[in-house]
Amino acid sequence: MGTEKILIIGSCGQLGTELVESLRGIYGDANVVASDLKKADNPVFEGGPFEELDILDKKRFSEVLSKHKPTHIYHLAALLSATAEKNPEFAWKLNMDGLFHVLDAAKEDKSISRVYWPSSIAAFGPNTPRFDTPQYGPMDPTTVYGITKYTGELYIQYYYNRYGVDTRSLRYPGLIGYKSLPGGGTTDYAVAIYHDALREGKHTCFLGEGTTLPMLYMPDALKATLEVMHAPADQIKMRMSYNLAGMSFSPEEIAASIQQHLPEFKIEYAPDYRQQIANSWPAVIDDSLAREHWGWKPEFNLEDMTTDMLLNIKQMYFQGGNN
Ligand code: VAH
Repeated sequence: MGTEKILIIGSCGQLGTELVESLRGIYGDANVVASDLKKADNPVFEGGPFEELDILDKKRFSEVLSKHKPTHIYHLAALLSATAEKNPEFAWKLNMDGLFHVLDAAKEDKSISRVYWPSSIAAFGPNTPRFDTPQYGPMDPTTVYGITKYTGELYIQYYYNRYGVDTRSLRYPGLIGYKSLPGGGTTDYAVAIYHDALREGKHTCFLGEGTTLPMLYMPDALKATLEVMHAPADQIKMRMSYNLAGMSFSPEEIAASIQQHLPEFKIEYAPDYRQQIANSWPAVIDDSLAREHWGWKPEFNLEDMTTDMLLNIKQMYFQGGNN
């Protein structure tokens, strides 16, 4: 793939860890620079360059840019929904100032030819239609995380229109994978449930029965991210953030899919403050624009995902893999 040089900011998170691996497979280890506050203890980060970077530190960011001269930046560093509610002021600062540092760098240095920034279904709110949630419609996010995502969407579009920064973005649903753990999200239960099922045989869910949320299996999330970043610019007709869907399920539905493999598995419910966050989000997303513009099509449904998650997590715990 050409002479691209990639910088991933926030690379030790749930998505970043897997994206580093995928991008190194495409561009070569030396051309993908991973960065985060601290290097995580994971062999993925030993395979190529890593920089310690706090994206709020502009001077350090400039140093990293001068050293590596990236052409594409994936800016993933953010507080997620649940953590952000515990520290709303810092969440605004990190999620917005971090984004501006990246957008301003791309505005000033035209060799940064593409910027990826993730949005989320958290950009929607209680007055958004919950089913078949359209790309355009009422947007009234009630969490600080959702507010930063919606504001960020407006700004990435603004930088595209006003300064020609080639910004690309997806509204992720909850992401589920076995190679890395999520941190601080409202959808995290859907990862923890698989680990608990195999280790404990039971899971106590922090969301209640009937809480249907949109979710996406990590291989599909990676596929969508790479597709939207690699699509020719004229196919990206949406410069805010694309609706993106994979599957939707409630805690009892994911539990039932696990019971197909582990009939003794039990789920209990102890909803906490995250229930209110989940209640403000859509249940089923209409992603027809992504399908029309750049050919999006997910591959995994709930059953396929459960089979794959259980198989891989079992290997990690019981056959000496790493996590
Ligand atoms: C969160 N996983 O729970 C994130 C996501 C759809 C929600 O953005 O905060």
